[in-house]
Amino acid sequence: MRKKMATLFLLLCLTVQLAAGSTSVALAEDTDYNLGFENMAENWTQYGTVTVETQMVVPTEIGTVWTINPHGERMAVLTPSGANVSPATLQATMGLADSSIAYINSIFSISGSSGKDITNMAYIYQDIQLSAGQELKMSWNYVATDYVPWNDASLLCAANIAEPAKLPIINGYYSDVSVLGATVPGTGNYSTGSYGSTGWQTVTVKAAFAGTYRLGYVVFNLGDIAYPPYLFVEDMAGTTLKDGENFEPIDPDDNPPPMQPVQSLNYDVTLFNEAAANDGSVTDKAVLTLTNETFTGAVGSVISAVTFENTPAGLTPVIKKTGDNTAELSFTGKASPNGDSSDISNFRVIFGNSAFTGGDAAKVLGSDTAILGFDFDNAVFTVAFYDADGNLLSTQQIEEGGDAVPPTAPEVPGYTFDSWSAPYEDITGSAVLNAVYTANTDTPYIVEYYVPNEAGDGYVLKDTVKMTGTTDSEVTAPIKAYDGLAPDETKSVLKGTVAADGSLVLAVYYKEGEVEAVDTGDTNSPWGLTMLLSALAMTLVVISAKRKALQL
Ligand SMILES: [Ca+2]
Ligand SMILES: [Ca+2]
Ligand SMILES: [Ca+2]
Ligand SMILES: [Ca+2]
Repeated sequence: MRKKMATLFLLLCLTVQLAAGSTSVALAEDTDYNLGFENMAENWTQYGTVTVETQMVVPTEIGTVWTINPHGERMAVLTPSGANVSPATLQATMGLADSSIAYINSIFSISGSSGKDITNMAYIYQDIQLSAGQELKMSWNYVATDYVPWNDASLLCAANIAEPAKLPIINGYYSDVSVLGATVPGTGNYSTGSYGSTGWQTVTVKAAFAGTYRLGYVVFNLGDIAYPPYLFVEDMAGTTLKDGENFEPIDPDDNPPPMQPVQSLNYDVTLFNEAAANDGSVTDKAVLTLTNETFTGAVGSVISAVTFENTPAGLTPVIKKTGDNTAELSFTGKASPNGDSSDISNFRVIFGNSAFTGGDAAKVLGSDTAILGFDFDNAVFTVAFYDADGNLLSTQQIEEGGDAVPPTAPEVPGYTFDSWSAPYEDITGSAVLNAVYTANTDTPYIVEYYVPNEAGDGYVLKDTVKMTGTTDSEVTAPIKAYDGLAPDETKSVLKGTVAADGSLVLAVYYKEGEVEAVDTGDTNSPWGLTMLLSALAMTLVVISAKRKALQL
């Protein structure tokens, strides 16, 4: 017979209660969902006694005082009150699968009249969108004011609303409900014993399938409504003090209640990292654990009734049976490419019916999963820039896929910088880049025309023609026609290479005489054509020289 009543227990809960609707709150990072309650109870639907607190002090009957602090400014505090909620209503409210409410009933009677009956409760919930493989972490702390054998307990619910049978993975197990803290050992995944606290614990909800999940926390009295428990909820772990001293989170219960009896296949690793060699190899392995089913075939053999999708090119996945309920997934080969941009999150493993003794893969949650991923790392490459003469201008260490910053290409007289000899953006390997220039086509040179002076003992400059040509290309002086004069091949400088600095000077010297023939070497050139039309004859001597080299 219960000797105490809740109404006799002076609950000295020293709380700082904040006014709902306060808007002077800096929104937390999870502002979309307010998972940390920094925005009070916004987004959360609630039942029973639910408050948002900055700190809560919970005394117990034996004098132990628990002080619970949030991670941020605020946390939610749930404690049962009011009228009980029927199992059907709880199931409907949280969107739980039939198997889940039966599972809860198997641990805490929810429909009978035994001392395990849920008598009253508090809960909060809101709907969260999760993509396949997306993980949600939250923190909670269960505090018992009751004592063994009078049990109280708490639950996390995460029902896949549209498709309840497609269960999420809570703390590594396929289920849409998980017992959090309980008072009596053996009834919770974390059990406090009399007047205890679990400390802040973290729960992970991973969506095995994309969908809308109803994230709910429930705390309830069992058997009676005396000495109600507390469930604290935060986005991240706060701190717990026991009689003013720091209190570390307790270890999981050694003998927790069984998990939901679903057939499932779990991977202990779902993200495979590129090996430290950064060469595309993957040494991470996953242990696959089969629950309520067994693998066919011999231990040590490769399971062949399995297919893979979205495997990174170059890698070969292998699954070996290591026991009737276990297998190992590993990878051979090297992924290529293997930079960050090759990361994937939809590697899919599909087991066939013949992989399982029961012969029905569809019954095994996780037998077809696309929540596996690969994390590759960028390599760092050396990119070196050189000028046209082979002098190093810049060396840069560039992360794979990054862009090098080209130096200013030095000016080269007579030339214009055109480009670098190889791409310097989206770097996929070490590279040597040379500056590439184009010769200017408008580099000046001069042609001077000298005719004999009147005394016949020297020359006078008759004409100067400014020309342009392509730097470092050979040009030929056009021949002007002067009456009674012919080019003097022995003195003339008729061809030369266009100097980048504009210093090339060609000189055409004339002597007395008639033009006898034309030999331009190119009868289609304009001046050659002019000469043909003029019926002038000449023999051209090619001499390359600059003005300073001329001997007049
Ligand atoms: Ca918070
Ligand atoms: Ca109680
Ligand atoms: Ca890599
Ligand atoms: Ca990566």
